[in-house]
Amino acid sequence: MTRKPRARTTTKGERGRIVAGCLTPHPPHLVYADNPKQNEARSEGGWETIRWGYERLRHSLARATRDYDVILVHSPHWRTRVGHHFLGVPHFKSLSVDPIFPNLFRYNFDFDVDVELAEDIARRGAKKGLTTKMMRNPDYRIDYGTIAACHLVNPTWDKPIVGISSCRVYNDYSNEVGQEQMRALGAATREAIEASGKRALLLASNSISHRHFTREPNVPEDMSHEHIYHHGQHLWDMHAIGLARDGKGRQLFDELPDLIDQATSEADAGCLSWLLSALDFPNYPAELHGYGTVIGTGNAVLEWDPNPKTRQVTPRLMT
Ligand code: 2X7
Ligand code: FE2
Repeated sequence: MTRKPRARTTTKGERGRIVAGCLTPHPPHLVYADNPKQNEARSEGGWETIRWGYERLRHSLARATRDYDVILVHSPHWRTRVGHHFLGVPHFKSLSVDPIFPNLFRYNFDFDVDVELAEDIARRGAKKGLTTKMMRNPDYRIDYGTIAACHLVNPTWDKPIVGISSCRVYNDYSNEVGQEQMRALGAATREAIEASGKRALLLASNSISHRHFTREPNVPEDMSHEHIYHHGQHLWDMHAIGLARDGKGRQLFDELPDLIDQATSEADAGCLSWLLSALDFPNYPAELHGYGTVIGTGNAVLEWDPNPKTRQVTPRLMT
């Protein structure tokens, strides 16, 4: 694959910053529906409301003032039992097949990793009491949560990434222990970005409500089958989106343990908590770019821009 030259490398002396933090769900169906050249499966489209959301997010990030050097992604489908792991090899190239949906997602990936930044986050996380580890296996099969989120935001892969695993601490200990660890990991991430001098784009790769169908239609992209599974799941999705749009980042973080339990949410992977912590619990509104269900799960594309000069947010007029 031909790549554009890197935007720029570390600028010594300049403080790094987060250009945007985004909730970027990764159902493999969204990549399948886009028919990119990297994916072997072909589709007739589908899930347009979410894919239009990604189109709007890409458009927002394409503004000249929003250029970034590196993408950091936290994924639910790279699960680690002991500690928080980081991709630690400069380049990965292989095929990733979704274990549940091999009919939809067989993706040829080929991308660079910002190992230096990953190592610094791991170091700072360890100093805050977290177990952290660099993943040095060059043949590692990158998970579809990492790939789908990065692809949908930046399909050319012309920027290096920092890939962060999902430590199963919410499941092995409790939601509260999970939240504490993600608070620490988010702070370590922010501090490392600032020290690096780089402009960073952060992606939290999880769905919100996550109760899903157990039978696939004959045509997976047949949208006559697609809807929320249960009214309570919809109410939680709308509540979480409302808090984000109202600039209530701390309340959203604090309510995630309830959301996880009551909406069987994939937020138990810690992605959204990590993001909110790295953004220092935004008290400014997020832009909602799109929302929709995939096999019944609730998926919102949200963007927080910490810079008031570049922030563009649609006013919330509906309750
Ligand atoms: O991993 C997923 C997901 N989070 C939501 C919907 C469909 C498939 O896979
Ligand atoms: Fe998932």
